[in-house]
Amino acid sequence: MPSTDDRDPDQSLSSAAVPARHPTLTQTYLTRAFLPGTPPLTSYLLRLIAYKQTNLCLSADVGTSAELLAVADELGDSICVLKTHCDIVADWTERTARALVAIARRRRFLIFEDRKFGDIGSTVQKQYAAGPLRIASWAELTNAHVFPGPAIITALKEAADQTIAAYNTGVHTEISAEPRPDDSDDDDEGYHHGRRDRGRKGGRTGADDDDDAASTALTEQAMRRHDSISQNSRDDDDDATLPAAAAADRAARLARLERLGPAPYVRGLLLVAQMSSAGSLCAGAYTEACVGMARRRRDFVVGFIAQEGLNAEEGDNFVSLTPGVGLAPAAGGAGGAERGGVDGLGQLYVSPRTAVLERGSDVVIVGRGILGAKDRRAEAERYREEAWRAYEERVRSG
Ligand code: 5BU
Repeated sequence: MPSTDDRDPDQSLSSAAVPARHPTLTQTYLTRAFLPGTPPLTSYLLRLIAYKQTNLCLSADVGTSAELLAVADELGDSICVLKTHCDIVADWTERTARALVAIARRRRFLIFEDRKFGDIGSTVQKQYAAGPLRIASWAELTNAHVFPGPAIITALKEAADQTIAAYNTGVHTEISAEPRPDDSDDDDEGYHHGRRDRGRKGGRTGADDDDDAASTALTEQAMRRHDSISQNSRDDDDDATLPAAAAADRAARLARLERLGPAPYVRGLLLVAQMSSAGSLCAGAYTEACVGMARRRRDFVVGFIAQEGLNAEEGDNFVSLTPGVGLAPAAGGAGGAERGGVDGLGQLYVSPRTAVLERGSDVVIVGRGILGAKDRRAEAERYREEAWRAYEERVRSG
């Protein structure tokens, strides 16, 4: 089990013991969060994963805003990242984005718009920051193909910087969870619990977390208490059945999660290094070139969409997120769509165990496996537990 300390003592779990394997394969998420050079958003994500004990990303592929917000709220406690395809949400508006951001802050997960940019720099800048979707204003993470060449990364970074700069200089065209002064609509009441985190754009450290505890304004503390009511009420129920040590461990993690606060207002990119679909051309030399591009932009590239861990060189600490993950339906038929290994349209599935333990991926992305289940919450927990166990086993193997 990973330690619950901010800097856990397993730094010694290194490649020295397993020279053929990259150290990040057997380091805990928490250790990796504090490795030198880790960008703020990567560090935040890794700490979020550690404190929530979830390396599950929900692929929220639903057709309406109401469904999206409902599933985000229902499953938010079980996930570290919620992945969207905002262009399949029939009634997507800025209100959808704003409400989703508020849920993400309340339930604590990052939002990842699976846009898969793939055009010249000038065009992707507009697609990312402007147009009807304004992805840069509400999604901490998005992704890009690298077939157009490395300028796509530079261009997206520039657009992200402009979005952040506009926010920090007070030109508030960004989508914030905070209701506008004139936002008196009450039909989405319940989603406006987020709080603005102005000026917190740099990296955070364990020391920052401690400072935060002292410097947090009273109003913000009140907001946090309010924010955490739903989560803690569930935890209290669970704690009643836990042995004392496990309950204390959980309480410590939740306290750290509280102190971690909302995500820093920065943006990160995932590069599509491999795809889960049969016959994908993103393989071999293409994947290697993609990793090379990531290494040249460590300030912006958080990691990869890939079928395996791709850290290979000293200093690599990229996060691999893997789609095409499925479990056989649970006994009793609780499972969703049949995960027989394919979906009939080219998608290929592996288990969370294969993705995380055998292939070294860090986060599993699951859509229909959870969304198609009768009891989505139970199914999300089943995926979370499987993926988490696989991670623990991988760390122990060091
Ligand atoms: P599924 O329902 O778990 O099969 O959904 C997988 C999601 O991940 C879906 O939104 C895809 O668009 C997304 N995806 C993928 O399946 N494979 C890939 O290689 C990439 C994205 Br990149």
